[in-house]
Amino acid sequence: MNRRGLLKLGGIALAQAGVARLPIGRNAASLGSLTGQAQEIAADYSLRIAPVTVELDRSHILSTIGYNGSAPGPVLRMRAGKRVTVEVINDTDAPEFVHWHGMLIPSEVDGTGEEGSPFVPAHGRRRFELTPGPAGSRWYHSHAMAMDDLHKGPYTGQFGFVHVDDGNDPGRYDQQLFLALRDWEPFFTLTMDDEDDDTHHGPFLEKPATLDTDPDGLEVSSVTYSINDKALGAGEPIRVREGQRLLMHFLNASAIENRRIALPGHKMKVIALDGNPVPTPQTLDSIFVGAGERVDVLVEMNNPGVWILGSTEKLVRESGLGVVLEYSGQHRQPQWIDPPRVPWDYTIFGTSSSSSPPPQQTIELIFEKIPSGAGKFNLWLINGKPYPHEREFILEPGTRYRLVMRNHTDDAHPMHLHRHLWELAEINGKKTAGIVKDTVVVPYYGRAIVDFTADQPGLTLFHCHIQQHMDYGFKALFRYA
Ligand SMILES: [Cu+2]
Repeated sequence: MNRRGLLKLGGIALAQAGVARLPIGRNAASLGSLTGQAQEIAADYSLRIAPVTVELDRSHILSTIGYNGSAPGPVLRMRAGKRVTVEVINDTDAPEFVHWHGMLIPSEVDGTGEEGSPFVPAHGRRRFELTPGPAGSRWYHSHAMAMDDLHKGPYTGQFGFVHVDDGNDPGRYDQQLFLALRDWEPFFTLTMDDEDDDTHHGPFLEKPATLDTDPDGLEVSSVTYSINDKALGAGEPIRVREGQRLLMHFLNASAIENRRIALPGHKMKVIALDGNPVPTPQTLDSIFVGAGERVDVLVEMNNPGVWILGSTEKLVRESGLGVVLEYSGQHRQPQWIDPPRVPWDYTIFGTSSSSSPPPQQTIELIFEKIPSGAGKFNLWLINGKPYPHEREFILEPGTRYRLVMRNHTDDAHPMHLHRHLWELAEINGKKTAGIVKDTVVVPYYGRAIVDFTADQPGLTLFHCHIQQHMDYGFKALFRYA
C-alpha cells in the first residue's frame, strides 16, 4: 500500500493522529567519563551526532542522522547573553558542522567551513563556547555541504530549535509548541512542483527581457513529510481546551522547499518573524514559512472540534505535513478547510519608518541560474559568478549597508545572512521598516531589499537556504576590511 493511500483523510490512520513531543535538552550528560578524564567539566549542552531511526508512522520508519538519539534534536533552551559551552560529539564517518542560525556569534563558532569555523571530525568531538542571542526562536542544523549526496548534512535529521530567552517572556499563553516542518527521503527530479510559492503572479520586477531557454537540470524533491518526527496520522494530537491560548513556534527545517501552513477554524496572530517581534502583529488565516525561516504565532482556542494543522497543499498535507489538534471531549473526524488564498506579504508586519540610521552604502546582488539540462545540476550565480568569489564583498565595520537582491530566476529563494540580522526595506517594490530577520524569501523574478549594520567582524556567509542551490554556487562570503 502506498503512503498516500495510507494517509488518505477519512482512513483509520487518522484515529491515532498526532504530534511528537520534543525532549527539552539541558545539561544533557556529563561527558567527563566518556573521555576517561575524570576532571573534565561537563559542558552545558552536549549534542551527539549519530544514526537514528525516525518513526514517521507505524509503517514508515526511516534511518537518518540526528542529534542525541532523535530527529529533530532536543529543544535547547538558552538564556540570552549567558555564555554556554556546547560539546559536539560526532559518531558518524563524515566531518560535521553545527550552525547556530539567527545568532550574533563569531565566525569561529558559527559552524560553517566557508567562514573558517573548525569542523567536528568524524568519530571525534569538539567543544564550542558561545554567547546566545538575541532572544527568540533560533535553530541549529548541519552546515556540511551535501552536493549530490542526499544522505548528507542538511538533508538528514540534523536540526533542532534553540529557544533563547531574555527573561522578559510574558508567558501569556497556556501551551508553547515547537513545530518543525520537514521533508524526508529526498530524491532528484526534473519536474519540481512549486505550488508552495505565492509569487508567481508577479510583479516580475526583475524578469529578464530574454530568458534562457535551455532545459533545466535536476532539482531535489520529496514526497514524505512530517511536523517534528511524526507524519499526519501518527503520534499524539495537540490536546487543547476551549479558551486556551497557544504559542506556536514554526520552523521550516526543510533543505528543499518553502511552505504555507494553516489551522482551519482558527486565526493565527503572527507576533514574530525569525524569532524577532514584529512592529505590527497581524491575524491571518495562513502563514508562509521559507526554508530556514521561523514564524511565531498566537492562536486562541475558540472553535471546539478536531482540526488538522498542516500544509495548505493537499498532497503535501496528506503525505504527512500536518498534525491533529483536538479539543478535550471532541472525538470527531479531523477537519480540514482550505483557507482563502491571500499572497504572503512581509510588509504588512512592518511600520512606516525605520528607527535605524539610513544605509550608507549599497551592494547590488543579482541572482541567476544556468540551466544544465537533464541529468546534471543547474549552476547558480551571484553577480555572474558561482561561489567562490574573489574579494567582491568587503564590509567596513560600523557601516550600514543596503543589500538589493535581484532575482533573475524562476524560483523563490530564501536568502540567509549569517551572524547578522537585517531589516526589511522593500519587497517587490513595497516599502517597509522595522521587520528584523535573518532570512528573506526573494520572490520569483522579484526583488528584496534589506539593510544591516556591519557590526560583527569576521567572515560572513550569505546564501540561499535551499541546499542544492547553495551547494551549486548560490553563496558568497562577506569579509570585513
Ligand atoms: Cu535558492
